Amino acid sequence: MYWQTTRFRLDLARPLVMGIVNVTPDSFSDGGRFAEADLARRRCEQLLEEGADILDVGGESTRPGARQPDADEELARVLPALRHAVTLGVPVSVDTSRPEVISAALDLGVDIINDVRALQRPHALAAVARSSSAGVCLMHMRGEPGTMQQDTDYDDVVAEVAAFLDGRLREVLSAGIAPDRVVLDPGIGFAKLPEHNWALLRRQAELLALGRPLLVGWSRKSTLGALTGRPAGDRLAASVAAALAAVERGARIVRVHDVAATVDALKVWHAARLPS
Ligand code: HH2
Repeated sequence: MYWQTTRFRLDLARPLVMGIVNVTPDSFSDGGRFAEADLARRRCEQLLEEGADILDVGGESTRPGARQPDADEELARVLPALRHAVTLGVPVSVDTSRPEVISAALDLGVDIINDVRALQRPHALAAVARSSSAGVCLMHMRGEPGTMQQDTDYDDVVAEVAAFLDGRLREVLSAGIAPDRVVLDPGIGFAKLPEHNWALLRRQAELLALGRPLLVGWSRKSTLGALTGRPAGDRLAASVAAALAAVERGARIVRVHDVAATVDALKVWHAARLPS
């Protein structure tokens, strides 16, 4: 399977690591650490040295209860990092839902639009459809980050997430976006309780049946904290284990904060699977 993006056709035969560059003052695990433009640029370089296959730059924290920046604020946060990231020779993704940010990022040559709102904001889908080849990640969430953790009643979370992603996939395809440009994401921690996130991992095969590669983001999420009793900054081992479990069940892209450790773990996972 391949993921077609603006400048790169990504071969997903090997699982890929998407390194997180949060240029936000308030992200749940690293808010404020890379918000300043110079630090964000250095963070991009550091994640590449650690072995990231994709850089994902985000200017809006989507932690429960986060305040949303307006378009100008989000642009001011992400553009300096994106301008630098697109010079580094790897695929660059922007984590945004705003059509203004999507258009500005695509004008800069950004390769992937990663949208936690699955291109449902007015004009977001049209902004992506104007590009002939940008990759897209469509993620499941209910409502908005500010209130999503009050909306966690599901009869069957896996069936509901699958139906949502299937619907968004169809909508995106009917806007003229080719299927090989699209990957899907169950949205770990977005309007979900730990039991829902674990079900989405255990039954990941049902999401793979939608026919597109899966991207998953377990890194430092609170479900791992609930299991281990550890704060966000101390969830490295749990995050790596969750990434491996997701890859073992067929995920092709893992979105992580701790790139070096994840890359090492995936090398071991891969070596263990080679024919002897
Ligand atoms: N999770 C976060 C943000 N963007 N995008 C995708 N596709 N999948 C995810 O699971 C996902 C995402 C939340 O993590 P983080 O960026 O570290 O935190 P914050 O939103 O507080 O900046």
